[in-house]
Amino acid sequence: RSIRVIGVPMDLGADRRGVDMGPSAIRYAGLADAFDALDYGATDIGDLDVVHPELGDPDSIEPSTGRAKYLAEVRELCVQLEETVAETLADGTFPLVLGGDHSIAIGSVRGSARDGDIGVVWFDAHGDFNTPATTPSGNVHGMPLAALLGRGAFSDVDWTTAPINPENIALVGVRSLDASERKALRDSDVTVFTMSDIDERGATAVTEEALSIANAADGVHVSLDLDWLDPQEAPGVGTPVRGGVTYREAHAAMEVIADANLRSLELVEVNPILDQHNQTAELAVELTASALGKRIL
Ligand code: DIR
Ligand code: MN
Ligand code: MN
Ligand code: MN
Repeated sequence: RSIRVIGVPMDLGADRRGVDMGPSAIRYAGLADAFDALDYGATDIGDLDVVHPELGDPDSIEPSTGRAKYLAEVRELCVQLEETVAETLADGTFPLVLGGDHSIAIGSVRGSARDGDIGVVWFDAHGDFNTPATTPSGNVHGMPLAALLGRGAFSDVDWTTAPINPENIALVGVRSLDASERKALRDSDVTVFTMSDIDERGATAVTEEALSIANAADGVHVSLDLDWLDPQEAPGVGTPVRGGVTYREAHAAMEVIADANLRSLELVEVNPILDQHNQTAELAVELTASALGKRIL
């Protein structure tokens, strides 16, 4: 199998500057060497072009209700990324997307779904199910899952037709939901595994069940927000939430992913400015290796 690495230095979807350096930090943490050890062919195509916040306009599009900062710029990037991911798959290679904040998932999931019937497993402390009308922050990184399902008034932004079935989507590790986001998730067909589920049943069993939900004909897209992990393991994220998974639980989950029909993978929200000695990016590399089949023995 051959991997194509796609960097997306995006921070327009989040409040904290620094997550745009995520792709760089992950490469510096030894991503290329990890592929060598796995005997994978890999090509890194560098970074997509993301406009600098200073040159963009936070109010470039006003949704008909509510707020979504830098919506026009986020959309432009997501269209680019969708194209790149779809092309990567059409070339018979495996897309590995490095973020950047989680708004980019709108592009990577749509790209992965363009020519296939896919499910999604979304590892995150958060639900990412806000809309411009419900968001407390105005940040698009809190909205990608809702956007992918065509929810919310994103005004003239046309990304509302993603051919993803909510019944094939599982959120794993959730522990922070805004009030109206929580209600919307409960009323949706998305399956949510909270940290309590992981406490009760363990990371392996929960991930296996999440995969059975996301099991569609052409495979699974895994979207991994590093704030899924406990901040003790992964301090380099913009919105840390206590009570996340441990180092071992995260690896156990990725080892389950390695046995699945994995179609595409993305790692988001690594912020080296908030990190300690790049440990969150190093963790991202290790978890990628586990997800791609690395084993201890
Ligand atoms: C919060 C934070 N729910 C928001 N969301 C984050 O801004 O909508 N998602 N950090 O990863
Ligand atoms: Mn997220
Ligand atoms: Mn499809
Ligand atoms: Mn998150």
